[in-house]
Amino acid sequence: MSAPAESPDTRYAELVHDAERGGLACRGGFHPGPDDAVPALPDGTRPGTLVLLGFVGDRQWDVFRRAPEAADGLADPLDRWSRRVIDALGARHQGFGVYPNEGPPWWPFQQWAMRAERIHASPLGMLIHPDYGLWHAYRGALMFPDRLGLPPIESRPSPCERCVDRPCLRGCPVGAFTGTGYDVAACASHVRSAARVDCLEQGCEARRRCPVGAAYAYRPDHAGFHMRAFIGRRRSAK
Ligand code: B12
Ligand code: SF4
Ligand code: SF4
Repeated sequence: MSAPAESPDTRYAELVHDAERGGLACRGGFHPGPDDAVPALPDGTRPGTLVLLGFVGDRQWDVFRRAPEAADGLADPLDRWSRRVIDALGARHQGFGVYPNEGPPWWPFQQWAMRAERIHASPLGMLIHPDYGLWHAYRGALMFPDRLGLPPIESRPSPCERCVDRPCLRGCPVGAFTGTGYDVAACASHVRSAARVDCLEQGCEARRRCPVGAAYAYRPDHAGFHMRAFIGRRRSAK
């Protein structure tokens, strides 16, 4: 039987609504093919639809901060919160959760993101969104057995194409970004060092130099949470 028409259906609209209520933004979706490296469903079949869920700016962060996981003092509060919220959303909408930090090997969330909405690679390796800039992330995805009608993907060029100066590439005090790679060891040692105050408390300086989506830049408590997680330090979500 041929696939149904590709217009957003009420199931997708309801998912967007319930995700927002739970504290997550729907980040688009796609109908996976054999090259998308999407996991099989519990019955062994390939999902008909994968929908990404995540954060854009600080809006969803504020919901997480009020959640019990943010204050229980246990490890990985944001991952545990994400799993709880997304699994509940899956139970309600007959979907199955898959998570970015399940690995290695990691599920290719960035590759999926570029299939799900108009989003582009940036010289920092992070994906850039025409509105949110570098200030967004993925908390998980839901896989559905059938094909949901999805919103059309708008055609929008990468902001990096018009960015002649590329201030992001000059922002890192230890030159961790070369435009083709990311020196994780140099970055981590700087963030752990005594001279790291800006990156640790305010977030990655290179990321903050990008002018796109500046209104969505993470507040220090949000950015600092991720930086502490990156260098493996126990943290609270205050
Ligand atoms: C391992 C990992 C790390 C490692 C190593 C990262 C590295 N660059 O080597 C560490 C712990 C250091 C790390 C740090 C951070 N990470 Co990280 N990380 C991951 C993770 C779990 C797996 C990445 C991976 O290897 N995928 C496997 C490959 C096969 O997947 P893929 O989608 O096909 O890979 C594509 C990308 O990797 C991309 N790519 C990779 N490197 C580069 C470099 C350039 C120049 C370009 C253009 C593209 C590019 O091209 C691939 C093909 O499409 C992902 C989550 C996930 N599951 O994807 C998050 C993820 C990539 N990280 C993310 C973030 C935000 C960060 C941090 C900024 C966190 C922070 N402190 O705030 C830092 C800085 C990272 C940086 N500047 O690159 C976000 C990126 C969101 C976005 N906007 O794109 C992700 C998607 C997690 C999430 N929950 O949203 N990370
Ligand atoms: S500063 Fe320019 S090149 Fe760098 S990520 Fe932002 S738009 Fe792209
Ligand atoms: S966090 Fe700081 S040291 Fe690490 S890449 Fe960003 S600017 Fe460089």
